[in-house]
Amino acid sequence: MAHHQHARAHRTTPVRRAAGRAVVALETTLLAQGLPKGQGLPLARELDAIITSHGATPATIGVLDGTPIVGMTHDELARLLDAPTIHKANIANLGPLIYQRATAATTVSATVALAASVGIRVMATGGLGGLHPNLAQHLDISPDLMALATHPVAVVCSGVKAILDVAGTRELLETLGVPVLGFRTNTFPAFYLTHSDASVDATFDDADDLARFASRHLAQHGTGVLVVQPVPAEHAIEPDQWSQWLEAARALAGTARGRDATPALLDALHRVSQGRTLESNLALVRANAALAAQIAAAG
Ligand code: PSU
Ligand code: MN
Repeated sequence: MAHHQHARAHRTTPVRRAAGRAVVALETTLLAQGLPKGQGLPLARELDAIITSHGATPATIGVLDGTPIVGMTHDELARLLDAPTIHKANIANLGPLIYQRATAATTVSATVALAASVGIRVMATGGLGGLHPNLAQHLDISPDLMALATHPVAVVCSGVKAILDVAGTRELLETLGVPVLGFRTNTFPAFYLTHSDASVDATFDDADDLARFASRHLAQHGTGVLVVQPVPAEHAIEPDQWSQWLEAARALAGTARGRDATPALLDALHRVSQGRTLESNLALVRANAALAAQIAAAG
């Protein structure tokens, strides 16, 4: 019986604080697992200000002691980022983490699911998760892709992280029926790199046009779209430089697998590049928050 009481007491419906139509959801994995400790909270503050200045309301999403929260207060976010163990929640382990009353940062997939559950249509991040390299030896595909295919949310990002199989991920988005919309770009960006060999399905030069298309698509199909824009040129990393850093970072990061793979590699990159990849990461996230706010405010 005690077991049942416990099961009934935990919350599956998120606490919702951000109201209104022009809301931009923000994830917390990027803050907790994607940046050096101590840098998450200041970035969150900046993103809030950027989104507000573009006429939208930010809603940071995370799980605190088993309660999913949409629109975390500054104090709640500080508690999450200070927790001794911060789990990384995706659409697969989100339910179990809530059940266990854990504190968890949400990846793109879990953020999209929680945002969609309260009717939020736009989220911003840095880079979408995707297909990891060496599929034949080791299968690892981010649930981010599946989340986009099953929830009506426009995710604004700078493509997928260049540590992934970029072309393969682009193919998977097609397979899953997720349109890739380039904002002022004809190619699919790769996070720190402005371009890849992969394509977009359509290019928009105007944020209002993009917002109109995206909102119609979401309403008609009940599934998501991926909006991509390249990292601002002055913060981009040159492909030759990138290959060197990636090789060094792979050696440094060692054999982290599964949920630990992406955070370990991002951290190693920040170290081998002496902060250049971090600076690039911060710049692209800020730009994506601004574009997401414009889309939310127009839509
Ligand atoms: N964007 C960033 N940094 C990050 C991420 C995105 O600038 O750390 C996170 C997102 O939360 C995304 C996750 O969902 O990386 C992908 O993790 P995985 O490869 O384990 O699915
Ligand atoms: Mn994975």
